[in-house]
Amino acid sequence: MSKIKSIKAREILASGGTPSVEAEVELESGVAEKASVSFGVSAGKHEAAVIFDGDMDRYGGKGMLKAVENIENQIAVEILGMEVTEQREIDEKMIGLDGTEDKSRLGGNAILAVSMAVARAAAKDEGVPLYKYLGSVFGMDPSTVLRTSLPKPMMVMIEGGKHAVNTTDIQEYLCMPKGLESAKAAIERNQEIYSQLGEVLKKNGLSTNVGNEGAYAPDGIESNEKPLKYLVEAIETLGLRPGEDAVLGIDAAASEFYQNGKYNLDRDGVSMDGENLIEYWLKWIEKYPIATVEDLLFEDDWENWTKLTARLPSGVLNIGDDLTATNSKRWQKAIDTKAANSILIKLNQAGTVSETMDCCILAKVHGLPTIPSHRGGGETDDTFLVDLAVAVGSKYIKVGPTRGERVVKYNRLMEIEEEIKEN
Ligand code: 2PG
Ligand code: MG
Repeated sequence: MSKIKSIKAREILASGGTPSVEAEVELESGVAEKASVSFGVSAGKHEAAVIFDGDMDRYGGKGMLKAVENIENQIAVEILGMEVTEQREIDEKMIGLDGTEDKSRLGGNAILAVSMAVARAAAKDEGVPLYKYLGSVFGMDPSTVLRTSLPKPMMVMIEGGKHAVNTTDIQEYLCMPKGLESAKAAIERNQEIYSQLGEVLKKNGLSTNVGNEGAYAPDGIESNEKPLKYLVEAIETLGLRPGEDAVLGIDAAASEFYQNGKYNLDRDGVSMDGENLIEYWLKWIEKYPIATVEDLLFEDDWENWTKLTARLPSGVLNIGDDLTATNSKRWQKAIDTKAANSILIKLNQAGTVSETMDCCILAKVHGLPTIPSHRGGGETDDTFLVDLAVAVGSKYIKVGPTRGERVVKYNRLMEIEEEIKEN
């Protein structure tokens, strides 16, 4: 047990080359830990607010000095002297101090940076890894934390939408290895598929340049469906069986191509309503080994989400991201209405560690999978989401295949696997 002695914050660079915020919490015991927050490009409208400076003389208005100031001048004053292990009390204090529904006064980015740094400092002070600490402080069953089957990689292989120009309307085409116990082996298989996919793209005259998340972003690709064909070809070329050794996923980020009741898929030259879009997706699901779908519909199109879940073959995960926004109320509604049967978890959508954990616990109570995820544009080298995924026994973690801020997450997962095996 140790009290919080000081809190510092600084503006750092995130993966898109614009700032994010980092907080550092120091305890009376001398322990000091840092955490940084990420933010998205295709952010949903129900997420906690990210506060940018808006000062057009710096980073085109995207500076984060206000968030830094809010941490040092407002948040710190309130929580100095609190016991670092009182995670929920600290988070609630910050929520109360902010006083808004979406954390727009102090900034979800400011609040979350402190919340994460507090958890990390507490774990260090207690002498336990973060994944164990998170599990115990939120009352998770310890066997979950120590389970040998760790979350598996849900790897972005091709990206488009808002993450890369002149590619597909669909934001992400993903791949998940199947039938492997070890996370390390699963990561290895996925990376082999990713490399092979590069060969397939080259053979088809497409570029292997990468987008925001380090996945291929082939310029001028012919249709929204093509990436699925290329992925199947890459899997088969490696002598693997699509559907048995590796399965596919799609994150359409459909709110980005939705306007006035219509979904506009420019790459295919079609525009349709929600019901027809469901039929469009179902054809793909019939044809390809798709095991997970995410944000196939607009974030407030609740009725069609429920219809989609009912039409999906059993076992296919209908993952809420912009729909659920790591918000317990929206997640509860999605569970009640069967709009989604699994949830993408993003710490910065929630804005505190406690609220993020609440969504994971709610999922657990209902026996539904969680998938902690990176962010598209403003990702940092922070690996908190991986420890969180291990703590709550997530099914997958969603991260891109290359770029330092992405692979650092896979490296952390492999490190945890090694640590758990040794103990
Ligand atoms: C998503 C994410 C991450 P962004 O939609 O799942 O891949 O994208 O962070 O841009 O919202
Ligand atoms: Mg998404």
